[in-house]
Formats: sequence, C-alpha cells, structure tokens
Amino acid sequence: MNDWSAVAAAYVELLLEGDSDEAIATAERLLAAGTTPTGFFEGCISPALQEIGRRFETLDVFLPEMVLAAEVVEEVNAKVIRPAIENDPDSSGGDSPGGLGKVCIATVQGDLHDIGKNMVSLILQVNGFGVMDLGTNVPPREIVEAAEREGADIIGLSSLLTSCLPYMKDVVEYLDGKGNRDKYAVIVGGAAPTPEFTVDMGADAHGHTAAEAVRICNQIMTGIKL
Ligand code: B1M
Repeated sequence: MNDWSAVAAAYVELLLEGDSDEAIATAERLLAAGTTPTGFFEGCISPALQEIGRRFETLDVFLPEMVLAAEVVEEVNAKVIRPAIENDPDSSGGDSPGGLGKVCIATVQGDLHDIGKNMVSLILQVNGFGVMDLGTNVPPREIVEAAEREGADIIGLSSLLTSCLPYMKDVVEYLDGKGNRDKYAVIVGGAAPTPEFTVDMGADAHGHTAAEAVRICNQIMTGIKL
C-alpha cells in the first residue's frame, strides 16, 4: 500500500519543474511494483494536480507552471498510464467492445480541461462501453445533435469551471425543449458540478471519479436504480 500523500507531494514538484523524464520513471517504477494504472492516476496524479490548482489560487503558482504541469501529465498518461490500462487483461472491453451501451461525452462549452474527461472516456471504453468523445469546449446543441446521430444511451458532461455550469444545464434544457429528455441518461462530473447542482440541473447522476462513472453507466444500462 502506497503512502499516496508523500508520493503525490513529490510528484507536485516534478510536475512544476516540468521534469517529464522523472515523472514517467516514477510512474513506471510504481506500476512495475504492482500499483494499478488507475490507482496511480487517482492516488498520485489527481491529487498532485489538485494541489497545483490550490497553489494557483493562492498565487504561489502561475499559469505557465500550470500549463507545464498539465503537459507533463499528458505525457505520462500517453506513455505509461493509457497503454497500461489498455493492456490490462482484467478489462472486460475485450469481450464485448462497445457492447454495454453508447456514451457521448464532452467537456462543455467554454471549458478546455480534459485530463479527467479523457480518463473517464478511456476507463469506460476498456470496461466495454462505446464512447464517442466530442472533445472540449463543445456547445450544448452539438452535444445533443451528436447523441442523436450516434444513437447514444448516455450523455456524459464534464466541467472544471464554475462559469461553464450553465452550459451543462443548457444540455438538459435543450433535450427538454426537443421532447427528448427521456431518451438519454445524463451524467455529470469534473470539479465544477456539485451534487446539489446535479439535482438542480436535472441530470441523472454525478460521478466523482472515472471508476464511479463506470459504475453509474453500468447501473443505467442494467436498469439498477441510481
Ligand atoms: Co485550470 N482551473 N484553468 N487549467 N486547472 C482549475 C479547474 C481551477 C480549479 C484551479 C484553481 O483556481 N484552483 C480553476 C477553476 C476555478 C473555478 O472555476 N472555480 C482553473 C482556472 C481558473 C483556469 C483558467 C481560467 C486559468 C486562466 O487562464 N487564468 C484556464 C481556463 C481555460 C479554459 O478551460 N477555458 C485554465 C487552464 C488550465 C490549463 C490549460 C493550464 C490546465 C488544463 C489542461 C488540460 O486539461 N488539458 C489546467 C489545470 C491542469 C487545472 C487543474 C490544476 C487540474 C485539473 C485536472 O486535470 N485535474 C485545476 C485544479 C483543480 O482541479 N482543483 C484547474 C485532474 C483530473 C483528473 O481531475 O478533471 O476533476 P478532474 O477529473 C476527475 C473527476 O472529476 C472525474 O473523473 C476524473 C478522474 O478521477 N470526472 C468525471 C471528470 N469528468 C467527469 C465526467 C463524468 C464523471 C466523472 O461523467 C460524465
């Protein structure tokens, strides 16, 4: 069992220094020692970024460092975490790729944050869901049109900016306006939506982590009450 707080604290410094070689080496070392890739992502990468966000808020870190940290994380994800997740023999996606249901996922309009959303997409895929990832900064109308075109079962919305929450709500209102609300389950996640907001905007569920998104989507597709 790792002491994640110490690992994440050291990782914060690697990310802020832009030391991608050591960040990759640390991830590889821990995975080789038996840590799961999602365990490393949730136990180290996610809290390290949260700490960098906290320092950004207190003006101890500035935008260029936050950009650098995000770039290092993207490299670690591309070179270590993503391949390890995709090659995990325990993922059930190999038996029924895309067969469990179709999820149309996007980071909503105005928001460019996608590290968490990309992880949710990947984990859904390796767990057997068909995922149509629309990317970032996607207007409500485009999300709804894509869900219709693709025959989605679930619409997944991510946002880290509180200023973009109204666009999440617009997706549900747009569905309502078309009389199509009942055709899709809508789930939300990311740092911005609170459980209260989720209820208020009329979404069906709120996921805190990628693993929770999978559990919720499984419940939706098997008709288990959320
Ligand atoms: Co930005 N940023 N950022 N940023 N950034 C935050 C979000 C912020 C909280 C930092 C802070 O001030 N403390 C703050 C928002 C404040 C607010 O709205 N209340 C902020 C700000 C202000 C900004 C800018 C406005 C800064 C500026 O320009 N002055 C700007 C906005 C740009 C834009 O989007 N229009 C900006 C830019 C950036 C970077 C480009 C530098 C970079 C993003 C790079 C990228 O994503 N490719 C960045 C980063 C890295 C962060 C922090 C530090 C880390 C975000 C992250 O990736 N976390 C962040 C601080 C924080 O979050 N506390 C911050 C790790 C990730 C794994 O977590 O995305 O939450 P998360 O995903 C989790 C769960 O939430 C869940 O599963 C994931 C895996 O566990 N989940 C779902 C996510 N989506 C889900 C969907 C689901 C279910 C679960 O169902 C559909």
